[in-house]
Amino acid sequence: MDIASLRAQHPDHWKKACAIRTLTLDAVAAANSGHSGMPMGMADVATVLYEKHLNFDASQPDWPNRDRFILSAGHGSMLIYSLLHLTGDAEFPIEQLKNFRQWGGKTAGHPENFLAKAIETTTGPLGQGIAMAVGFAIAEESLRARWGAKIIDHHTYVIAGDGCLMEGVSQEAIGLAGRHELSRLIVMWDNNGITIDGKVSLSDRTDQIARFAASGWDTFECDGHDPADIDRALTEAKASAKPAFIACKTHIALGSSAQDTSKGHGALTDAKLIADTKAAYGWDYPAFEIPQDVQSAWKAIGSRGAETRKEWEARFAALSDSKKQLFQRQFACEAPAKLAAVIRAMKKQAVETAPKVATRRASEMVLEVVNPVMTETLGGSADLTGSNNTKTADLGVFDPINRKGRYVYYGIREHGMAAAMNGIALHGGLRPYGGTFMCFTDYARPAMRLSALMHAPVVYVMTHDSIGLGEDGPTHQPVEHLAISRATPNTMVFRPADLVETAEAWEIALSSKATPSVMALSRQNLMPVRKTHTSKNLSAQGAYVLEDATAKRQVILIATGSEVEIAVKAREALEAEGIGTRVVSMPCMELFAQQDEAYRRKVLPAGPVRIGIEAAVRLGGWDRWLLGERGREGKEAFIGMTGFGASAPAERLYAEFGITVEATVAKAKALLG
Ligand SMILES: Cc1ncc(C[n+]2csc(CCOP(=O)(O)OP(=O)(O)O)c2C)c(N)n1
Ligand SMILES: [Mg+2]
Repeated sequence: MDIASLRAQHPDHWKKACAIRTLTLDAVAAANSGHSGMPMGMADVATVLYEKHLNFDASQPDWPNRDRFILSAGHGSMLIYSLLHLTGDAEFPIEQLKNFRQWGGKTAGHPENFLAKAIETTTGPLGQGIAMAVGFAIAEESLRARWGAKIIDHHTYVIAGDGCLMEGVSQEAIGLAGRHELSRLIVMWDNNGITIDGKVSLSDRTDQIARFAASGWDTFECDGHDPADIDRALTEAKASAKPAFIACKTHIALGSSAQDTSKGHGALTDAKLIADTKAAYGWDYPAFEIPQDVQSAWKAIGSRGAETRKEWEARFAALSDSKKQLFQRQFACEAPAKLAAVIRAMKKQAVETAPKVATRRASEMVLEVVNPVMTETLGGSADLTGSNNTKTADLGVFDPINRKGRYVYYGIREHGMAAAMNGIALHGGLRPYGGTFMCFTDYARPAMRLSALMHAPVVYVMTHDSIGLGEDGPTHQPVEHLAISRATPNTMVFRPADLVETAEAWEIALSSKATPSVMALSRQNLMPVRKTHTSKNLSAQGAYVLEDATAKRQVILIATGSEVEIAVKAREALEAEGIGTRVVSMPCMELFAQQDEAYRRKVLPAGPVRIGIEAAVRLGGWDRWLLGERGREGKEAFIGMTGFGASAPAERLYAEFGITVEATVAKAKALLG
């Protein structure tokens, strides 16, 4: 349909949609940067979605049973900012749009979930939004089963572009959603045939409809500019018993001279182009000005869900006090009081029984006691359940017949799993954790980075955390992965040494409201290193004195995880020779860095020589504790990896790569001179 007939046939709709288009043009012009074409092309779809389908209340954008809207094509951020402004979201007055992409604003270049209540997820890295949406839909199914449809019953809508569908992670997401029959998930594809380099056909000829259908989705098509057709497609999609995909045929940068070209993708800032486009729209108002009738129409859309929200509140109020408290605690991401108690009991028992177990097994032992008292956990693994030790007895499996199951078989989809876990965490009400091999952090990395940026407290259970995994060889042996995880802001990287530290790490991770955790866990059995019970969570300080020097302190050995055992044995040998040696266990560098200077100095006093021991590359943050913080050049050493590992039994590898008690003792003596 051309613009003239659209205007003539749907004049009210046309004006509402043009409000989005012109706000986009004005904001992008003001910022002199941004992406105009996508909001201009998808304005009709978004208008129909907000007007007729999306269950939301602009006055309370974060009520728990709202429909979730995810703009996977995050570069089109002006679409969501326009919608929020027009519907009357208090966080988006017109000044925010005038300050698009400026310091301190809520209208960042790409939508950021931590800047505004109504923005469900950060998007911008293409493909992440659609993959997170699968997590939102899993969360909705799981919570609806637990709480009943009176409390949780909503859809998750996604707008995805060609880019989102080309990114590999979308395939992982589509497969997962299809298998789990996530019928409340509706993806609207901005089928404009254009990306930055030109036509989609330059690089792709995928039949998207066939692709989604092949993974178990219902598929629909519509003219993405005809409101009646869009409404029909959305209505049909909602009725589907499968996840639904709607191919919306659109024109990028509709109505401008850049329409249907890659020029339309980016910032349309040319004054004449903007004036001509507005003329074509029949829009005769100054920049950022919306006529009163259009404003009122949009405000009515913004408040149309208020009744529904109030009805929900009444239903919620009718729940028993204990149920209400549970719901509120879980949605506030607060750990139950019982968590500390079960962790303490586990630690005490660990010291008494001193089991020699791998920390991946220790992690399972912890989850066995945590999962029953923390029913909001939703575990999973990317096809390594038996290796990651992520599934405990009581969980049950999440699938279309058992939505109450608390374990997700994510399949061999590390990236999709991580993104889905982000969605689950951001939905609220559940705490996702999921496992793979530490080495495949790489496969999950883009979503792990987003967990950190978005303040999503996801727990990554990364087992087989070093050459200690042995025979599988260097493809599977992480050496640089601790470094990249530690380099990521707002991420806690735990490398516990035994069952006690593993329990402490889980307690911290599951008490965190806004920081993801990476659990680096060993495949191989480890000697318990915590010999006495203390109810205090020592790992919460990041590092602590595990064993102190008896003679005059000359050496400090700092180690993490599986290498703490080496440090303890090296200390024994050095002490036997009269060389006073302290062992510092450092399960979490980030938390140690957060301690005050007095504590850090107490643990790492200046003077003694220092040796760091970790079966990974030194780049993983070691210089700060060895050279810095009053360490001294020439009086420090690092025992770890300098290259890739190899395939052999673990003990042989440790010997060959020189990560041994003997090497530590020799190094200490050499440094002492
Ligand atoms: C992972 C990732 N790679 C690259 C980019 C840069 N980028 C932003 S938009 C875009 C093109 C997207 O095409 P499409 O989804 O069709 O958007 P449209 O041009 O139709 O608005 C690219 C390559 C990105 N944001 N994320
Ligand atoms: Mg496109």
